[in-house]
Order: sequence, then C-alpha cells, then structure tokens
Amino acid sequence: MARIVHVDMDAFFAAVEQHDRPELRGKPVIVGGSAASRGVVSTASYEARRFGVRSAMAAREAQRLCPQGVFLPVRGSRYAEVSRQMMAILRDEVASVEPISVDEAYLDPGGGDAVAVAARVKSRIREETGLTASIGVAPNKFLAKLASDLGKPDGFVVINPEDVDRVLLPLPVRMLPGIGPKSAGDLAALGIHTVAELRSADRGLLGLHLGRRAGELLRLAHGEDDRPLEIERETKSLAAETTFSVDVGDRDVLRGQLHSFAAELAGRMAAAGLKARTITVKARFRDFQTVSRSQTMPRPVSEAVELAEVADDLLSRIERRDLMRLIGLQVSGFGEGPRAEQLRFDFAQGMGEVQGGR
Ligand code: TTP
Ligand code: MG
Repeated sequence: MARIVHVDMDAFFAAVEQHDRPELRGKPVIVGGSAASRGVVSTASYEARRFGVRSAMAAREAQRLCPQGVFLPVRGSRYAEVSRQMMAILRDEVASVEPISVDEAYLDPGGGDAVAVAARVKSRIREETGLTASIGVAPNKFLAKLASDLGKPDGFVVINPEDVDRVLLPLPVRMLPGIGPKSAGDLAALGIHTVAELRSADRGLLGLHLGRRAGELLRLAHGEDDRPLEIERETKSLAAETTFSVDVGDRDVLRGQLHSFAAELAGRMAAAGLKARTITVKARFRDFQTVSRSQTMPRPVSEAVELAEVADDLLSRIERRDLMRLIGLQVSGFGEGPRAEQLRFDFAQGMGEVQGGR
C-alpha cells in the first residue's frame, strides 16, 4: 500500500515572490543573488531553471546563463510565514507530520486513505497559499520523496508496491539519497549507471568500493526503507550548508549565502516552534581544512535578521582568507524554547505582583 505522503513546495522562495508580485509570474525569477552579480542563488523559478540556473550557483554564473533574469533579495520572514501556513494545513489534515525543511514534510495518514489525504492537502495548499506543491505517495519515505521529485513542478505521483520496479530500475543511481557526484563517479567507473545495474552488481565488488554503505544502497535500489516518521523527535540542531560548484573567497558572497541560510533556518525553526541559543558557522577550505565558529546568545533567537547578524560576526572571526568549498550555518541549544520562555514570563509576572512592580 502507498501510505506515506511527501509534500515539497515548487521553487519555494521564487514562487512566493511571484505570488506576491503577479507581474513576475511567467518570468525567470532568481532569489538570493543580485544583479551586480554578487552572492549565491537560493533558488530559481522554473522559468529561470530552463536557462540552467540552479540553487547554490554563483549569482555571477546565473547572470551569465540568464541575463534577463529578475534577481531578488531573500525575504526570510515572508517565506517563514508561508511555511507556517503550509505546515498548519498539513497538521490540520493529519496527526503525524514530520517537517524536514522550510517547504518539505512527510505525512503518515495512519489508517486513512493516503491518496485522498494527499489530494486534499494539495488543493488546500493551492487555495490557501496560492502556491503549488508537488506530492508523492508511496509505500515508504524514500519512495514518497522520489515520487514528489519525479512529478515536479505541480506534481502528484503515486507509487504503488507493484509500480516500484518499473519506476526505480531505469533511474540513474544519483537519484538515490546519499549518492553525490563523487559516489556516482565511483559507480560509473564500475559500469554502474542505473538502479537496475546497481541491483545486479557483484556484491563483493560493491562492498569493496562502498564499504558498509553498500548494503544500505542495495536496499534503496530495491525500494526498501523502513524509517518511521520522526514526530516526537527532540530536535537537537538544524543546519543548512552548501558545497559551491566553484570555490568562493569573496566575503560578500559568503555573507550572502549565510543570510540565505539564516532565512531558511528561521523558517524551519518557526515551523517547528523552536528558538536557538547557539549559532555556528562552518567553513571548509579548498584543502578540506574545516573550521567552525560558535556563539551562544544570552537569550534564544529565532528571527532571520538576528541569525544573519551573528553569522556575519562568526564569519569575520574566521581568519583564514583562502577559497572555500563549503559554507554552512547551524542553530542549536533549543532547550530554552518558547515553552521555557513562557514559563519564565509567567513566573516573572507573578513575582511582579508580589513585589508590587520593580
Ligand atoms: P528546495 O525544496 O530544495 O527547492 P525549491 O523549493 O526552490 O524548488 P523545488 O523543490 O521545486 O525543486 O528548497 C526550498 C527552499 O530552500 C528554496 O526555495 C530556497 C532554499 N534553498 C536555499 O536557500 N539554498 C539551497 O541550496 C537550496 C537547495 C534551497
Ligand atoms: Mg521545494
């Protein structure tokens, strides 16, 4: 039975911009870079993707590929607002929701009809946010996410158990989670390009090249994934990071990327009702040296602008000026969340009464 639903908004930041400014609909919209060719692309509308523009690409490159593109700054608090609206619809429809990013979640309708739930969610998102989501319905998380990817944009793809082989076998191995360009290259060197080829590959050979990941990969190649939804999971930290397609040394560009992460993380924290005490910037240099700088705040923070400010400061504390291949932002220390804050507030009010206001 297809029983897990995966929801993923289409070109999320760009779609919000096109919704709020109708004159941008149908146009190539690029969020996160600037026309002055600084910064890194957060996302691009599907119109811009036709020119080859992608998330995490240098804005300069996006500008070259799509000179007519409309470049817009990241409006984190607005995306967080739409994210909250979308997650509220999901929680209204099903009890088991696992948000996995600002615009993505898994649903488990339990005994309910997963396809009917998915259809309702899709139309409510359309009506109540004015945006499109792609939906996948499948026997497990891996296949549900794959299904929503396969239908993008505005997709609705159901993979039933009897469809699994037909869908999976022809796919390139890089569609499997955990297979990046490096692993895909390693597998290609073994003559393995598709899931079908992976399935029939020699086990010993795979083990030799992939180590203990081989077993996991083979399970995915058979469409097997028994991970449950993590509903009650206590979130310890949230992170966003990117590996640049071309190494970056320009501090303005790095700051721009961190600001986009700040917006994304603020959205994810809002969706999960979290506030963070600790903020960390991680950087990996061209030679793979990895450094991080952390700051613990006197009070929990959740707003994109606050995160961005701290991130700027942390970045400036990384002295080495060489080209970076990766930059990331992490938030943690959620213990002091909204509930703890509320308790303290109530307590302080009570004290105020007793002491007659100080
Ligand atoms: P995604 O869901 O990965 O991308 P998307 O919604 O823009 O496009 P689609 O799902 O249709 O392929 O990410 C959600 C948002 O997160 C995206 O709109 C912007 C932000 N983001 C970044 O800021 N940097 C990134 O590298 C990525 C991948 C996303
Ligand atoms: Mg999306």
